[in-house]
Amino acid sequence: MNKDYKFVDQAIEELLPKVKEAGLDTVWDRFKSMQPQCGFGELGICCRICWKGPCRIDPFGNGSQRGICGADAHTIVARNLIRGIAAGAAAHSDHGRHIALTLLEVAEGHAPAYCIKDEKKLMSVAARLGLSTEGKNVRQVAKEVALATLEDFSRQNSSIPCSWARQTMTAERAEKLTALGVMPHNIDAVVAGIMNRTHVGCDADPVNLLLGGLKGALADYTGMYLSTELSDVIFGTPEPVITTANLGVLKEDAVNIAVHGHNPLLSEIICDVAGSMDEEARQAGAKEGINIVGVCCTGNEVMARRGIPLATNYLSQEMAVLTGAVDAMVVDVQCIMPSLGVLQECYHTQLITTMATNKIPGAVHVEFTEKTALEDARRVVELAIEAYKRRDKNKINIPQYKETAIVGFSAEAVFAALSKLNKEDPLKPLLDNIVNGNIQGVALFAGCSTTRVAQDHNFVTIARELARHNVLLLATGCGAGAFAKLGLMTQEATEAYAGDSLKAVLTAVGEAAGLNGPLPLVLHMGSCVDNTRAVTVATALANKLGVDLDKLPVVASAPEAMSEKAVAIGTWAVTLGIPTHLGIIPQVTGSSLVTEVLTDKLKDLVGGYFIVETDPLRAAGKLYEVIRERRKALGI
Ligand code: XCC
Repeated sequence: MNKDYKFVDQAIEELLPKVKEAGLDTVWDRFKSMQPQCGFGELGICCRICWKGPCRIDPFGNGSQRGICGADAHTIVARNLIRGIAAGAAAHSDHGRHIALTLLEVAEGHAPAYCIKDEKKLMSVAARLGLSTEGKNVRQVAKEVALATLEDFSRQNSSIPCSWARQTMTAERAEKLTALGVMPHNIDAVVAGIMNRTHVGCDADPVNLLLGGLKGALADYTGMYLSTELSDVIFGTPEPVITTANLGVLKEDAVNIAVHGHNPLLSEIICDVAGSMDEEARQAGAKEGINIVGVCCTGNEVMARRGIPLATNYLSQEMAVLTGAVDAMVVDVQCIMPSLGVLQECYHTQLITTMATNKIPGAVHVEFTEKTALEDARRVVELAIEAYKRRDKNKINIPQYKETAIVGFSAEAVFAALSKLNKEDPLKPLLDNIVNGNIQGVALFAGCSTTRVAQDHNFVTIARELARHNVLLLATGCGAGAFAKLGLMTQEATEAYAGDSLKAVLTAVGEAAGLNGPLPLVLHMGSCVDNTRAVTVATALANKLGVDLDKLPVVASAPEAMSEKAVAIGTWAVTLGIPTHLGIIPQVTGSSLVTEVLTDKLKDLVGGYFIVETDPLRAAGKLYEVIRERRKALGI
């Protein structure tokens, strides 16, 4: 077991010795045995694109400076990077496509488990896409919205940009990105284009490749945006709700079902049917019936919409199984460790895969389809109840750590809270407080957790430091999970860590919104795909101020980034004009050219750029510095 780590999350600290007793490995043990990691890979200068390779460039300049085909370090690094962006875009947008196709099925009456929960949002989405709603019923509008959305996956005319990209950014930004040739017209075509141009013997110009990467990142943005908005249409737009987070949300006397992954299509229905199967759980001996908890972003989805407690975030997902109290771990897509299939051999936990493209050795597969969603969800709950009967009481060890978390801050929820201060012009109070300096700026925390840093530590350290400087904090994905687990989504955290002027604003809005106290220190905006909620707020602010996004005192931070999806998100944030911090060294430093473009040259091109800083306190300082710089340029 790796004890070189200091865990901010005491639940993990408490469970780790049990892992050793059981003779099991965790992600931290495997990380340790992987040391030293491949230096060529870390620098991004290993090329495995064709089978003449693998090739690697000597970073010290003594050995090979070109691969067998002649590609140099800059080409290799750029190709590797943009392939990662394409993978991230494919992941998010396939999720989005699934939601859009489900909306179409709902509209056509083929998905009985689903309905349109938020008609108001449907109408606003239709208006945004330029669709007329007059004289049409909800189903007709839903069908037109679904079909218009699917066009963003199929349009062949490359001079027409994706609607979900064009309609969701400032006009100035859209023009700039169109002029640069990086606006996507068709998400799938852009992803395929990246795979094509990075094939052996194709694009070798690193700058041209990187521009292709920006386009890929905007395809990712498009897929994420439509995914969030259409999920709200089907499942409801999040509103503030009080819940709890960390492993202490598991209950010894309940059938615990953990929903894990990203796509809410099945987990929502599991939540729907669980109530009606509670009695079966009690008959099996579970005095408290069924307890659904979340992991990773499926967890964030049901947490934000339904107040379902969050058990943990990405890196500590194994810990949930190691409590011995999770009866079923139900997974859909992305960020699911294959090690779960191994761990369940030592515990009674039933790992259940549900998507045809995401199977894991050792798991039971319950194939989910929209048409059979209700039966699939019931089957999952039945399997959990059966597993509960096999529980070994001696192996149960639930660390008693859980924190209150006020979550569910969709853009609509933020505007609604602000409207309590100014009904006619809800944005005005936020803008006024930014202009007068009570709020210095806004920071969005996104991205994963990784073995490369002590889990959750960077998130918490940077957030507290920025809050002290009166920066408004937003979070999604596993960053949001970290803050929820560690008590930063509470009113107490606002009292403890917010600077005086920020605290006054959060208190005024929170009290006006009926929270009997301030808003939480960090606003939970949802899962990874929901990063676009923050863009909705930022774009509204930019439009109101009459400037583009690259002028706003808005920054982003992915201090523990890990996945290809995070690479794509970071890149579109930068492309939209938002300076974005990375707390780990990205695998690009084997090319001075690529590194310089990402951290410097992009600033002239799009206004955003990457800030790489592994020390969290210094990172907070740099982010605050950017905010001050932008305020100064705006004359505020
Ligand atoms: Fe995965 Fe969304 Fe990263 Fe967490 S944050 S490790 S991508 S679950 Ni998006």
